[in-house]
Amino acid sequence: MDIRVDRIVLREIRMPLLHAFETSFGRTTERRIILVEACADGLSGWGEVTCGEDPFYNEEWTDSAWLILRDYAGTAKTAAVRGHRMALGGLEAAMWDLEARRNGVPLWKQIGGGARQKIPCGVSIGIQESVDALLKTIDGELASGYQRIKIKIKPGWDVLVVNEVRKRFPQTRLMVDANSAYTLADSDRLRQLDEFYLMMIEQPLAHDDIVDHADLQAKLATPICLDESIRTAQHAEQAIRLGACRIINIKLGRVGGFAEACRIHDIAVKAGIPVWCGGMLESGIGRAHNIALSTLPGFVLPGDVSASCRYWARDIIKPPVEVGPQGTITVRDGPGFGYEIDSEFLGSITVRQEVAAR
Ligand code: OSB
Ligand code: MG
Repeated sequence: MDIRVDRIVLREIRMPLLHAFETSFGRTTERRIILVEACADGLSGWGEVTCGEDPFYNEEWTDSAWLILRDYAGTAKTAAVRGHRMALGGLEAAMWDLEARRNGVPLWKQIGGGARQKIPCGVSIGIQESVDALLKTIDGELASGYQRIKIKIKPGWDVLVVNEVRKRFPQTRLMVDANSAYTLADSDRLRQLDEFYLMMIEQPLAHDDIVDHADLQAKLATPICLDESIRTAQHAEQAIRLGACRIINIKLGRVGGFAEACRIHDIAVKAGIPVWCGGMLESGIGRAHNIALSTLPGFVLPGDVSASCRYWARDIIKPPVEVGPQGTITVRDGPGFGYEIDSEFLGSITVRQEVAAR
């Protein structure tokens, strides 16, 4: 997005998670989140960088993103940067928010969304200490109204665990996410998951693979959903053409912002591939952007966009993101991302602040 800004302010905030979140690649207890404020004409647009604290989900992490934004964002060199989509995506999202505020419209309208006023929500549940703990957690999430349950799996925490969950919750919309913990040599093991009629298996194979996923999909009845592997619209087109997935998880940061997210959405819709909005343990700002994205027509499956209170004792937006008893988030109509920033609280958890180079 090519619009003029006067100033780009970077902030790093620290937010302890209410509960540790464990995936096949690691465990997170505290988030280090970069926020991007794009200023022009007395208005501010806000974005959130969605990378992790370590380069384990993909190659980016908080410190790499800070340097990319500080030294390259908003300069003549930005377009020449390869990769670092989460860093640049934080700025891109801030630009869209700024543009929406300039036009006095909600962000969802600015990006061409608005297909629904209530976003269907699911939850992503990390690897737990025991199957019992997992079953209890699922009970609680279903009682809160969430429409589907995603559980993280890895070798040693997969078929037996899913079997127990299925026995206890035969009717629940259920899926698993491996975060690239398997290889094609595990095909037989992954095929055992077919008997549990899962909605999908998310990213079983390598984070940068498409071709092996196509081989695996041919062997599985369960749809494969790609997350890590889809960074560009070209990847989406190639994955669909090869039959590497039947569903796509779109994450704003992973693909570098709203423009690329919309392109991937359009390609998927045209091919009859359902999409849903993934999450990266975002603060309220990233959450609000995900809500806007989820109003595009192709986001027909419940996403990983859930209530602030699942993650934070206190969120940086007012009001916090809330999920109703039917497992939906009601889209807001204010300008931009639609929530207020709690500046006082934000200030109190900011550990560094810097104006990006121009
Ligand atoms: O693969 O979807 C993922 C969190 C961190 C990194 C990767 C993933 C996740 C989640 C959490 O599943 C989704 C959420 O924010 O609730
Ligand atoms: Mg995932």
